[in-house]
Amino acid sequence: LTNADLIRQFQFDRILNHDTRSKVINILGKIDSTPAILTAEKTAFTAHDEAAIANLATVDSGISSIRLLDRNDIYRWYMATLVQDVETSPGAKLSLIWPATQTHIDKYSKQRRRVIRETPELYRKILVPYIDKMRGDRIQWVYNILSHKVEADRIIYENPDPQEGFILLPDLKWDRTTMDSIYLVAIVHRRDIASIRDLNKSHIPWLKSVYSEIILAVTQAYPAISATQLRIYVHYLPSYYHFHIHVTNVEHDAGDGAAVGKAIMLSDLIARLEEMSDKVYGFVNSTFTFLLGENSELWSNGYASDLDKV
Ligand code: M7G
Repeated sequence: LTNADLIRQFQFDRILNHDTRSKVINILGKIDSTPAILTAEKTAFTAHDEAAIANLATVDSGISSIRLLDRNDIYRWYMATLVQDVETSPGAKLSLIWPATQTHIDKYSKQRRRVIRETPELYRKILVPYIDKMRGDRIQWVYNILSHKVEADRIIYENPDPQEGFILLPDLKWDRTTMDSIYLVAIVHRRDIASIRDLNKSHIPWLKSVYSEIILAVTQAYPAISATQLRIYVHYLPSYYHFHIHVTNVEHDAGDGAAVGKAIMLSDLIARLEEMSDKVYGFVNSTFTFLLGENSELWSNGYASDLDKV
């Protein structure tokens, strides 16, 4: 099966989630009787491509058909179909997870969320055993990138040092063309940091140099972007327990991934470490508050019993 055939083989099961604002839908189905998750996102108008925008209002080259919904005084509203082309003006960005695990299905399903105030004790009791369980196959894609096995031609910048280095490349969420929605990820080479919980005061100089190397690399790769237009942050909780840093254009609305309860600015983390006393020393001894979906086994088999007492 070619990559395109895979999508054509997809057999619909049910909708996991959909969002009318971001125009993203997550669909569960099967390919070859194995669970698959197909995510479809309607593409943005590419504002940098003025010729395409100018064509937009031209029947035939931009709009292929129009139907008037209504008019009232000077106001008219229509439905329309746009001329699409998979190379120059695709209508959607698709991503496929196959075979998808139950953890993926939980992650992409609509669910209620909880606020978790994770003390150092709760971290040790609930999260540490979960991370140990999750760090196997689930981050194969990270190791593939670090060893240049896949996505190697996409690397924007690499510092190859096994201890200090990292790889900066486009996140799979980015369409790789829309500058306003730049979404990159920096994945560190070292494997001893699962999450920010493993960071301590000894990591300050390293984090500072990673931070400035990221800014330098991005502003060199994309001269239209300056340092003050970058949101550089980490997730807590992340989905993948190998330390990585998110880099997005501030203009991009990254939704929950950039919201309070999940995103923490890298420079704030560095400052927090700097201000930390030698007695506390690292984030393993701090408290963090984050949002967690109820579908996650971290909620049902984890924090729920400790936090949800009435
Ligand atoms: P996270 O904070 O662990 O998870 O970030 P979440 O934001 O998904 O909750 C992992 C980041 O890596 C996300 O922004 C993903 O979109 C991105 N990502 C995940 N995978 C499997 C890949 C991949 O195979 N290639 C690339 N380039 N990015 C990925």
